[in-house]
Amino acid sequence: MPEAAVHVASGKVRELYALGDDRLLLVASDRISTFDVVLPTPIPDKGRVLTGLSAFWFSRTEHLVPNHLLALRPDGRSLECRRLEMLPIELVVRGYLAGSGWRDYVETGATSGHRLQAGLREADRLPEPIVAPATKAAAGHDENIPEDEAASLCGRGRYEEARAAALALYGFAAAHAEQAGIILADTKFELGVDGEGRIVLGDEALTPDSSRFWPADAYAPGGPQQSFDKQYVRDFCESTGWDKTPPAPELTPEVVAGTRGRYIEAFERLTGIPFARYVENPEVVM
Ligand code: PZK
Repeated sequence: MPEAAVHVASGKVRELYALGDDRLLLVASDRISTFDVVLPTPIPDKGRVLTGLSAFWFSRTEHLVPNHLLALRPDGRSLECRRLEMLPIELVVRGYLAGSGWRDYVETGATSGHRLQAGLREADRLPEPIVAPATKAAAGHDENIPEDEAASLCGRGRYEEARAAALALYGFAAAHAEQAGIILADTKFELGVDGEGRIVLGDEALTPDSSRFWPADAYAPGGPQQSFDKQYVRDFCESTGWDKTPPAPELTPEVVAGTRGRYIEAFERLTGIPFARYVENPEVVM
């Protein structure tokens, strides 16, 4: 008898189940969040797009960093994974200056302990990608910490290994995305350690929910950039005068359709595979 999936955790937009002692099931919902609030209106197929992209990247980057993926389920929205001992930090790789990296730079001239040249603009490309570790807050916002503090939390050797893995993954994915006309501005990785003591990539990886994807044809440093996936949602929410505290407004059918189209476009540009083929047989991304 296959063991029942036992619910163990809920994220804002996904669920985590245990499959016995050694495996987990990561299920991506169609929920969407903006300005840190989950919207009342789902985006059909968003969970499948994110799961398909994650599985695509896991299979394309296995040669660089081992990952936790064991199987992609036929529903296209769930990943069976190896259970790892997760590091107590997440690793953000920033190739461009945005979000909290930009805010830290404006205030201090540095981000996560990396002093940057003066005169950089919001959304500028960095001379080289930087690794910005952050603590995982149970609630509220993750906090950027200097790399030395991350090394103390993980152990120096483990941190150095995780850092090298994150940089290798970012370099590979950013180059691939650039070919598809998408700038991978930054991305967050969650890594863990397996039974043999190896550093392993976990969670979802290189999706629009864990990354900033910008359309390259609209790139204009010196201000905030358009989001590849959530721009219609943000523009709509701003246009309603919503104060960004819950509850968020319902989306219109036009905003839902436009946003769904952007997710599918990101999937198709990055994977080179028609989304309809993925729905028919998710294994096509592997
Ligand atoms: C793990 N999360 C975050 C994800 C949630 C929460 N392979 C793994 N081994 C052990 N733990 C995790 C993983 C992974 N991935 C991931 N929490 C624990 C998370 C999805 C929904 F509610």
